[in-house]
Amino acid sequence: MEKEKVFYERLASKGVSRRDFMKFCTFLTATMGLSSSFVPKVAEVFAAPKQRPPVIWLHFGECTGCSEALLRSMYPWIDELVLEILSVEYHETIMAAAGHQAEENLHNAVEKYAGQFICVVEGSVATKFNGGYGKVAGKSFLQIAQEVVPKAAATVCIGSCSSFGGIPAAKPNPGGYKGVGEALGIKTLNLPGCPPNPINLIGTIVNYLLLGKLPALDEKGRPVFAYGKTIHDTCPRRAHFENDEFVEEFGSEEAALGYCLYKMGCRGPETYNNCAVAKFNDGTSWPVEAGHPCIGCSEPNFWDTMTPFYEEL
Ligand code: FSX
Ligand code: SF4
Ligand code: F3S
Repeated sequence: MEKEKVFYERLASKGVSRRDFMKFCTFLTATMGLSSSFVPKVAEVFAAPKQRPPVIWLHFGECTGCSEALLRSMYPWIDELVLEILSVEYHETIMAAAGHQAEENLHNAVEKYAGQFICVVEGSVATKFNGGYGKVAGKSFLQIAQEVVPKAAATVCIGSCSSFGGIPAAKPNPGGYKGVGEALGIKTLNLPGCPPNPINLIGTIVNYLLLGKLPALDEKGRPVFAYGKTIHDTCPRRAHFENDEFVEEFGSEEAALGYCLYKMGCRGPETYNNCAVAKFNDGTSWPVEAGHPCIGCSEPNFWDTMTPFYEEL
């Protein structure tokens, strides 16, 4: 109880009311596909964490948009909450250490928490030329992945790059970039999207802390709670699709009326993701709501299979 009291006082000092926090927990619980009876338990994971699993966060070939999506969430307290329920031992973007000290931190954390840590990977792995297309501290991404990933209790690939190769793996892909699972020949939990929605990472972690296991996955390693339906299945413009009401030019009257973007190249019908429901920036909007077709950023082999954009499927 004392822990919870301190927690709510701390939130209040940041201008976040208990009500705001419960609203977030209700949204998160629904996103995770759990019934509303779980809301108090989800709140407890944050307010009185029983354990803080160690996390080692690796960066390979990518743009860091995945970390940015989490760290720049509109309400700064959400990323703080996540960082508090985890014990982040190594994260190149946010850690204070640099150079040899950073390398030492990584090495020590891998040894100390072998078999216990969650490895979060951002970015894809260069596999050609002995991994020569991407190195940190003289070691190739491939070497680092081979050393760290097998020692993790679970590996979570955040973003399309680590999940499936993403933009670094787009043609002609001279470095032979691949997703982590494919590069190492292992199964990973994948949270694709370029960038992915941070709520799906939070949902995955809370699921792990609350139920002691990772969420149910589909055959591509994606949590079913987030990737079980297509964009098209949940799109608010769907009625216009069914009624043959399409936008054929940006800036047109049809665009202003919010008609379907299929003829502008929308890839919603073949893209599995929960953007329409979870939205971005804490529920502000998402591509189709903003008037832009879905470009299929979370599908395997995005970008090659989804380009040329703006052309009908
Ligand atoms: Fe990839 Fe993430 Fe796209 Fe960027 O790090 S999924 S390029 S948003 O940042 O890996
Ligand atoms: Fe489907 Fe895209 Fe049209 Fe939405 S905008 S209904 S996802 S085709
Ligand atoms: Fe990506 Fe399409 Fe969602 S482009 S962000 S999967 S709407």
